[in-house]
Amino acid sequence: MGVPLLETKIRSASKEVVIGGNHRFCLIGERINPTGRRIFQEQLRAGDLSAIERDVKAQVEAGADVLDVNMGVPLTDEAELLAKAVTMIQELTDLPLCIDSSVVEALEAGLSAYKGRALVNSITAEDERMEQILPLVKKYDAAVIALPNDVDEIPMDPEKRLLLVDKIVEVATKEYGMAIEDIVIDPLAMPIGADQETAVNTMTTMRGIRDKYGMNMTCGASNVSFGMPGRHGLNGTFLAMAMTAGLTSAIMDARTEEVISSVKAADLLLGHDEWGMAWISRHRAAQAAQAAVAT
Ligand code: THG
Repeated sequence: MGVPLLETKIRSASKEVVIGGNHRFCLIGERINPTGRRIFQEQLRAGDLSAIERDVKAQVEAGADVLDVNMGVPLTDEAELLAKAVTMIQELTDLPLCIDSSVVEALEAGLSAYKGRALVNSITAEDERMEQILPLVKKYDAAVIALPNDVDEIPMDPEKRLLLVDKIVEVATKEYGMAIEDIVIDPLAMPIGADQETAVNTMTTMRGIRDKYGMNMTCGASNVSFGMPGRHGLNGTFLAMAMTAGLTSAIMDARTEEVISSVKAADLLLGHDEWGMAWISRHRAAQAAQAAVAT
């Protein structure tokens, strides 16, 4: 039934995380990102990185497996900031990092500061992006997230997205010598409030990628609920549904119980939590925490 499911291995200096369809879902914490956070932006602009400490702690405690790090603040030296943040975060946690930037120089600075095997976020199917970023990914022995959009468009049609995935796989493996298991496809999750069919189309794309290549996938899960009320419930349900379509990780709100609970339930129901041991111990830990508050 289908092709074998691939494993993507990323590491910090001391810890390895395996992303794969035969493993439990990989939670990539989205929080270390100044987009839409005015105060955090001002602090970063002033060279104050202390807020990152709190974001690391909250996500680690909630059970994130990997932390996404984005330092995209207008009017700053993003390369310098990202390198500093990477160094600082690696002193705070042994979780592997996903280095997130649209600026090539920032990705390089982040990678050179990083100890381990990072996940680079991201390339697209555009020749220029691949040409700029894939040599860096190779040089630093990293894995990479790839988005199936090209210069002209982000196609909505799953068939078109799959053609762009074909192109990414072809070019990255044949021209740049990437291993296919080190490419993680982001099939592009978009707001359901803007397009009724977007989630179904994204999940159709996911099934196509899993069945043809067995590749790992990730997506920005919070995008789905943008502009809607009840975001956590929507995000969690989307994740559980997408997991049945082949999604193996997500850049997501890894601090909110309602979202994590959906993912952990889906892990159990998909047979990735032996005898429900993780599910049961999460439940017991929550009970114990409640009892501690009560006394
Ligand atoms: N794909 C890939 N990378 C990505 C995305 C993606 N990186 C960035 C983004 N999308 C995922 N990261 C975030 C980080 C924070 C928030 C959402 C996505 C977030 N947003 C609040 C909101 O949407 O309302 C605003 C900030 C706040 O007030 O907390 O938190 O799709 N490969």
